[in-house]
Amino acid sequence: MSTTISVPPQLLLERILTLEIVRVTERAAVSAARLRGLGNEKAADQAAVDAMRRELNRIPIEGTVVIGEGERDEAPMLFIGEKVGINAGPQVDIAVDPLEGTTLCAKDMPGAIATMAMAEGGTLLHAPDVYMQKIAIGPGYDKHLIDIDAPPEDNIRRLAQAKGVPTSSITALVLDRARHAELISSIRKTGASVRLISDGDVAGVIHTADSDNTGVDIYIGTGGAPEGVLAASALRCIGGQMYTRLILDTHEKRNRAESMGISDPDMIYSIEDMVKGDCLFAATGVTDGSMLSGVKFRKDVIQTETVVMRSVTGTVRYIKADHRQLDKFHLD
Ligand code: VTB
Repeated sequence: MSTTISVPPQLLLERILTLEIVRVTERAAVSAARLRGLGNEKAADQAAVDAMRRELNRIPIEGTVVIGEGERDEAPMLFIGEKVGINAGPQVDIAVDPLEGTTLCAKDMPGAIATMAMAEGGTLLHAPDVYMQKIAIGPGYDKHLIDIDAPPEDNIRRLAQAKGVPTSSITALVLDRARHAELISSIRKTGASVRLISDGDVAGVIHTADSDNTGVDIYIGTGGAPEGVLAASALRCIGGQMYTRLILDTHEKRNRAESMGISDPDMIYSIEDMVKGDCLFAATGVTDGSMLSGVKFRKDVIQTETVVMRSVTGTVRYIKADHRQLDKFHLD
């Protein structure tokens, strides 16, 4: 006797899509990894974009890119507003960063990833490609423990107190940029340690959600807004707190934001403001990093490592894949 398992079609599809998006980031990562260390950021990015777009267009979705490679006039592919998928299936918003850390890839340095998020249609923040102020901590703390407008010292102290440790036990992750000089010195004044990264703040923010293993308790600083929405999608799946604000410091940027539906240029966004609905997040390592191993080109297989997360259940899967049809990876 056969049993029928009844799973709502939407849910079933979403479970299938979890694996579909893994394929998308895997392909982008492999294409970029072929150009690791060649010093050509543009070529590596383009390879990742091409592969990601190709794979996205094979998925049973009606997708709209809301975080992409740029506005329609400046990006020929995966531009904001581009429709992706086979035009059948659920309507979804797509955020992509086909090669997060182009410089890391071009210099074959740790931490380059291919990443994307998918959310229910109309639920992802349409952020222009501007800077974004960000602060993030992992799960398990009182809501609003951190405050994006408070001095960094206060945030470090509050976090240390909540963890029941001295401030000297706290590690903050910060992008190594001249604009962060004051921020870094304020954090260090508390005795906390600052871990600097040259690029890659999507992974940087995600590190806060697993502080026992990563040693990172808090992420603070200004990075790209698209990367902010991608990181928020991941935290929506695994928990944590993140507050952000777009830096709209010119008329042109404010107008651009307005045309994307942002009426309050000073708004502070929480994770739920940036990702209003259920979402999926995936990232595949391009170069070796602290979150993911990079692509390995062996004689007969190409190996990838991907993390994929689902907000509905909070499940996080690490998928190590051996790809054997090497010709496919070359040709399509
Ligand atoms: C960050 C980082 C990215 O851009 O968002 C950063 O995560 C912000 O821009 O990997 P600046 O480089 O101008 O500071 C990247 O470094 C590259 O997209």
